[in-house]
Amino acid sequence: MFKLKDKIENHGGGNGGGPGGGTGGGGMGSTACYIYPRNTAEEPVIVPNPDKTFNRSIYMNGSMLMDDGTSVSIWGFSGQNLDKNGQVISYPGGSSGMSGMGGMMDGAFPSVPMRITEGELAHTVLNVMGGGMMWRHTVHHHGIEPEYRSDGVGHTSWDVTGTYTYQWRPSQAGTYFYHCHTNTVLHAEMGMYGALIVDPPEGQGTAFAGGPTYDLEAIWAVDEIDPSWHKSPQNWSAGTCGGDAGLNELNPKYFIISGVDGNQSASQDSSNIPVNMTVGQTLLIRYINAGYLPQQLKLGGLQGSIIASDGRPLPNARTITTLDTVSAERYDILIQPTSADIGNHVIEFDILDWVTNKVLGTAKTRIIVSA
Ligand SMILES: [Cu+2]
Repeated sequence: MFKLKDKIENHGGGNGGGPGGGTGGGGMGSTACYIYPRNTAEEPVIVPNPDKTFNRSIYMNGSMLMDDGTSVSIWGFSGQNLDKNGQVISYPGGSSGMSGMGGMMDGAFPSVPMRITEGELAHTVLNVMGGGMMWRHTVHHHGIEPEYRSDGVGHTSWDVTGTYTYQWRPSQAGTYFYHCHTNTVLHAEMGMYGALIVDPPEGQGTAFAGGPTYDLEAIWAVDEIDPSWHKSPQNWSAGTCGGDAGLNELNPKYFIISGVDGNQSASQDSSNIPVNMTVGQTLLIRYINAGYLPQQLKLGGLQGSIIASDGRPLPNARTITTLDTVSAERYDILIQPTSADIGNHVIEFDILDWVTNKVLGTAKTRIIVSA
């Protein structure tokens, strides 16, 4: 057990911010509790010249336009991916579905994907500069399992101020994601996540070392949004001091796929979410349950083959037409349509109440198969 008192900080200089006495209210940069101070004495030795560098800064003034015309406040990471020579890597494809972003810099929702090859050394350089605000954030590379100082979990290392370099080397190709792990319940809901894809030595187009190949790729991060959590401005430390910030009640109204409203927009070709493919092609769906609630995927009459889960290949692929998932799970699903599948397939993600299994809403997109 850590000593709670050691972990309490008071940025505002106003009150003591004790665990029983704080309010959790106030503007950005005010009193925060349950925030874990950085320990520079423990920071890892950084090996120079990484194979990939992921520069990430923070935006907390983004927005997403829903199909009903409502604009919802979004936070996330922006930045660029660099190769070993420091050259910017442009990310092919529209996997992140960058819709409706009003964020500063190149803020996208979901955040800019990270992509790396198995065995490479990576640096994620997090720059937490909130225009003078005393924000704290981290980057947690979910499923990668680096040592604790690079794991980006606030309560097992620290929350970041200023600039911090996470160092990691993925050992297993597959589908991952990264997210903020400071005041996690709120920050993840606000949108602070993005895809993290690890390719095998064979490169893009092969699922894992010695594994199946694919022609097309869809990265679908499916999430539910309760707009009452997305206050603008929302306090980054809301709820940390014990006040009631409403984070114990999730009543989602919107059901989204990779930052696009799944009510209508995610089914429209303009969104980059639907897939157009031909018989003979192979599609790899990289499906991320990026919400808090259970989800059920329905493949709209297509058959899929699950080849990997949570960044690990399955011993044997499993054929599915539906799939039940829970929070933070990832599944790699191959779709290989035959001539009998020619047509328009509505892909549905039902989002379920975690107690009653009642369907709260459905995010929809399409796979269109032609001859
Ligand atoms: Cu954060």
